[in-house]
Amino acid sequence: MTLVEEHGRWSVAARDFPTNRGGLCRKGWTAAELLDAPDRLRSPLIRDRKGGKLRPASWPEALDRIASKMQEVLARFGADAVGVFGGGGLTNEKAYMLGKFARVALRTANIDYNGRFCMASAAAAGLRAFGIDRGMPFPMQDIAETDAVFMVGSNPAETLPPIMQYFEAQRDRGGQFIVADPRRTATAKLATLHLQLTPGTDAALANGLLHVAIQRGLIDDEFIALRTTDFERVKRTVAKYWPDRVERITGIPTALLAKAAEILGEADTAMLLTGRGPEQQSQGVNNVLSFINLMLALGHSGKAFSGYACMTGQGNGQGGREHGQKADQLPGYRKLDNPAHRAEIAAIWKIAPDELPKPGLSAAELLDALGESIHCLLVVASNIVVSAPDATRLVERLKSLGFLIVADIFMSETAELADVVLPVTQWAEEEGTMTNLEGRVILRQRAKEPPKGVWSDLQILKAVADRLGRGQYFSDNNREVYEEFRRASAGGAADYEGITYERIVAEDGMFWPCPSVGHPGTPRLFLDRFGTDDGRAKFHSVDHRPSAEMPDQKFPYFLTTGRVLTQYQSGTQTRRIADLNAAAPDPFVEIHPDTARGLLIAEGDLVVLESRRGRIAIKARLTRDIRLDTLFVPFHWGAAGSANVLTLAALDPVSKIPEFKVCAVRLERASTPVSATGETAVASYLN
Ligand SMILES: Nc1nc2c(c(=O)[nH]1)N[C@H]1C(S)=C(S)[C@@H](COP(=O)(O)OP(=O)(O)OC[C@H]3O[C@@H](n4cnc5c(=O)[nH]c(N)nc54)[C@H](O)[C@@H]3O)O[C@H]1N2
Ligand SMILES: Nc1nc2c(c(=O)[nH]1)N[C@H]1C(S)=C(S)[C@@H](COP(=O)(O)OP(=O)(O)OC[C@H]3O[C@@H](n4cnc5c(=O)[nH]c(N)nc54)[C@H](O)[C@@H]3O)O[C@H]1N2
Ligand SMILES: [Mo]
Repeated sequence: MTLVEEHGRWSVAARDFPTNRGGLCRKGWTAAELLDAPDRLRSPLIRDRKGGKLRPASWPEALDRIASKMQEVLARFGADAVGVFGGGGLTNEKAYMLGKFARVALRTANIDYNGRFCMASAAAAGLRAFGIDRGMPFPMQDIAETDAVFMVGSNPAETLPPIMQYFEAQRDRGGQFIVADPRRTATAKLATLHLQLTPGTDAALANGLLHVAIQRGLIDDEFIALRTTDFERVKRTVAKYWPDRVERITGIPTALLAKAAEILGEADTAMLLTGRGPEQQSQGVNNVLSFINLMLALGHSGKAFSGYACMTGQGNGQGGREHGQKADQLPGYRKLDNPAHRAEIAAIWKIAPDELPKPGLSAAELLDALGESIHCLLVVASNIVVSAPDATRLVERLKSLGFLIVADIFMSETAELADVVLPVTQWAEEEGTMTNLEGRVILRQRAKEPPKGVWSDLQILKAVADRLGRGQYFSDNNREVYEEFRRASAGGAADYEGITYERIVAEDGMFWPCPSVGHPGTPRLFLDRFGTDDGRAKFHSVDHRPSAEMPDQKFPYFLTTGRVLTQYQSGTQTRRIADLNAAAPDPFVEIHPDTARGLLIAEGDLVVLESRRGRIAIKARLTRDIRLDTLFVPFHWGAAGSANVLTLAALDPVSKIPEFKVCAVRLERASTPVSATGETAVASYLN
């Protein structure tokens, strides 16, 4: 992607890059509009007292205020009382520096990031089963070559349009394309078989498929014996998932279950890809493990054009998860609770290993501790007021917090609550590397001068570290940071040692692990051995269990949440792009017409959705593409239309991902005026 200027406006020009073959989704084509957006933040803002207004301030004043507040909190409550919340949109350099800033400048244990809300379950499952977590263990082009694709709870036709060409090519070659999703999405419409499961029943579906595959002799005994461990327990577990029991749990007719098992079992090569559907659940890790079990048992792993992959989401969703933004993690996928890893990173950072904090609170836990054990929070590249679960409670927490600092490009819903807001540069205005969902490291060149008064995140971190007396450990020069980060990653699972800026440019991106400058990089993982200590993939026996909150008489419908094509995430960016916003300007709920009829709801009506945590009023959109028992609300809006007012913070015990994809709600037409259940910013529209 390159940037061109025409008549003083910036726009994006695609070039032939191997991943998207010059294709770019609509969000990419229009992103340049944001560079000139009239309401971009251009000066730091300070709120002098709680309840007061934000006012413009100079950089020195804002930075002094931040450092003195941080020092006050550190002195009074200890280092762990300062929290840091990062984002998967940050470049590798920034993500690395944010992790180091927390551990070395603040010395807090409490840093986590929005990736915990994203693919954390897939990451944890991949690590357990394969020993390495890389979104895709193969280049994207391989998708076109596989015989069968099984897409579980991912809707790339709307969320990753540039890569749909590979799925289309796969299908055009006569390949099978199975989709499991409670909605008949744009992606499901392209499928040769759609399994429209009940939300939250993925592990039952996977176990049922494996049950059928075993019964019909479709499993690969040789592969299981040579390249895996622990199959026997899984075999015993899935014996309980006979097809009519699975039909009762998932709603998928036994004939379709058998058909899917046959397609996958008879294919020579197959890929299974998960999206946020099965992952953002309180049993997200188990869900993913159950699908991995299926692929291992069928022998569709550890060979070309086959395997399990996770469709990683954000700009740097892969790189952002490798280098220390996570509460338990050090650069290069190292672990904070591993003494050898601590010593390696402490040496690079020139500190003593015991100066490093212990693992801290995960994202949702950290937000839950605001105002209790956390008294100051720095948010860099996330709009948590819109994107975190149980939004009403979060807003209360943020209001009870001593001091909130937000670094953003725009006045997001979260920035609106801050005590100090810092304006930052965005993608085209700075250099930096990103690692895409294939594990391919790419270099984003600086194409344009940033506006005056705007700083990069690296400059901010360095300037605050200076004021905390720790500046000697930090650089704000992107290339210097990258060189340090390369060394820090060396020897870790995600090894970037051999990936220089020059090689990235010359080779059009490079795949990690790449342990030396003479190493070619690793486009395909696991062909000879898996990343575990014994080189074998590991089965995990997994049972289905009901979601944390199931529909009942009072809240009779499943609510699931997700995305639409023309809005991005919390909407801070896309709601500002006229063309994109026009296509989906208002929040809405998808309802099956037969469900709507019983409630006297017509297309376009204002309806009230209520869960145990809050209520919102949005427009009804009737569609036969959704199950009768399920409602779908995209999460791109705040305030009156915030899906996350309804969701709950039930967490997966391993990945700590919140259950964004399943909760129970009531639905009614908003005929009479409705009143707010509580005194909160996000629910006040209902007054
Ligand atoms: N247009 C657009 N594109 C985006 C983004 C965006 O905000 N807008 N965000 C980016 C990011 S960060 C991410 S993480 C990706 C996410 O990309 P996806 O994973 O494709 O997105 P979602 O819409 O969250 O969820 C996918 C599907 O899961 C289904 N689902 C819901 N509940 C269940 C369930 O219980 N089981 C199963 N199997 N499926 C279920 C939903 O119906 C939905 O169609 O998209 C990236 N791309
Ligand atoms: N109900 C529900 N909730 C969800 C999800 C769901 O499916 N359902 N999905 C979850 C997922 S997968 C994700 S990834 C999260 C995403 O949700 P968020 O973490 O809120 O992500 P964004 O909306 O992308 O917010 C990024 C913010 O950072 C700013 N920004 C962009 N680049 C930079 C930068 O370089 N530096 C700084 N300082 N700021 C920058 C943007 O302007 C924006 O305000 O939402 C999660 N929430
Ligand atoms: Mo995400």
